[in-house]
Amino acid sequence: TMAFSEKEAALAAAPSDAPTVFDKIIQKEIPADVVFEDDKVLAFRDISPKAPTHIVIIPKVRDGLTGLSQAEERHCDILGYLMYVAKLVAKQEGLSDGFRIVINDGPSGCQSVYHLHIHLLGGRQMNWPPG
Ligand code: IU
Repeated sequence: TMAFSEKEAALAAAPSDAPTVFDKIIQKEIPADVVFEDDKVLAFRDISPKAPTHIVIIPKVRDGLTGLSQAEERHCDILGYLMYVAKLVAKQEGLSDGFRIVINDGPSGCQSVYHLHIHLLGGRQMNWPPG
């Protein structure tokens, strides 16, 4: 079985199909510092940044994508587009020396919001392996 630190247990959430805070951000019911938006995706600054630049990139329509582990073939277009937007935003943010993208999946991946999202992190030296 997987051993969690207290911090990891506090960060992770049980997988769920329930609406998430990201729906409210998409609907502009709660404010977010949006850095990129079009008809398909939204990118906003993470409320609890783990690097000088930390942006969350999400599909506006979840369509079953609570996490990457739920991906089906129909999701390939949006998954590819999210990756492309990550690159566009990295450029927009001036991360010319490199950056990190992360997708946390499930409790062991420390996922806390069950609406698929890509983290874009930059502005400092990243470490390997990640925690
Ligand atoms: P995770 O990979 O599911 O842990 O990522 C969710 C992220 O969403 C996490 O980094 C949070 O800080 C971030 N976030 C946010 O930006 N705004 C919010 O209102 C909430 C979480 I709740």
